[in-house]
Amino acid sequence: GTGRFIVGGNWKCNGTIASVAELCEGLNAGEIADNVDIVVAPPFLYIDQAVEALDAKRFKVAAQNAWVEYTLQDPTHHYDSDTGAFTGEVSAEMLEDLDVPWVILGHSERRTLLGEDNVTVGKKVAHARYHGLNVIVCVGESLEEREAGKTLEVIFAQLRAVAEEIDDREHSSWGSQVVIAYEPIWAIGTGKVATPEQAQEVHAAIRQWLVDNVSEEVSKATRIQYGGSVNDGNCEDLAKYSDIDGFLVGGASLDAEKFVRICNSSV
Ligand code: G2H
Repeated sequence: GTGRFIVGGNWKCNGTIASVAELCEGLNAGEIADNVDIVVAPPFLYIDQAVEALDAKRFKVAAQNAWVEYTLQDPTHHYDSDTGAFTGEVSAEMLEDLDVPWVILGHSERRTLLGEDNVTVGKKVAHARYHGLNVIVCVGESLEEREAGKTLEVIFAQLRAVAEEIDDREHSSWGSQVVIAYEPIWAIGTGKVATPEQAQEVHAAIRQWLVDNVSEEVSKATRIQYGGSVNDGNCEDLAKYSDIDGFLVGGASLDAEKFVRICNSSV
């Protein structure tokens, strides 16, 4: 792997005041190696509670999404500020204002359920970087795409959209502040984890894509997480592979003990 191991806990749309308090308490009580970066992503409404409750030295927080403004009439136009008349949305500058250091973008649930396409995700990443946020950007293929032999084609198109928007945007950069989460859609919440070999193969291809399309330097600095039914039983086998630099964990991140074990899986 490259750089520090990084584990994300994607709480998705789960939680109550009581369960967030309990989970944060459990995380604080966990013994976690110093050389692991940990990022937990509560639903927006619970971010503040989690920030207050968590040991800030060990746990950083992420939002699960951020709004970006662009119009299909003028897709090249960039807006410095995305605040305004966008009912129900939360903007990157609000996250910046509240010192939320990370944001997860392009999760497959948002791509498939909410219709976020590659361009939208690319714009979101570029805009979040413009506001200084660290980004976990998710890529991954469906079962149908995998079976049709299109896995890498799909992932490269998702990455290209990010690279193009970052290039296109002033004061935006790739760098080590962008983490890529490879999440095969067929492995998400299904209990069907990709084999370590399947994951490593795609991670190595992503790493090479970065060399060919961004730079050798960025390729080396970029951490690539695996996500999709990671749990405390399969994490160690996956963590052994050289291009697996961390995990993005959904279901198992709601259980503090399991999540702590996953955080320690590389040591
Ligand atoms: C994939 C993952 C977290 P789970 O969505 O992003 O969820 O671990 O529940 O498959």
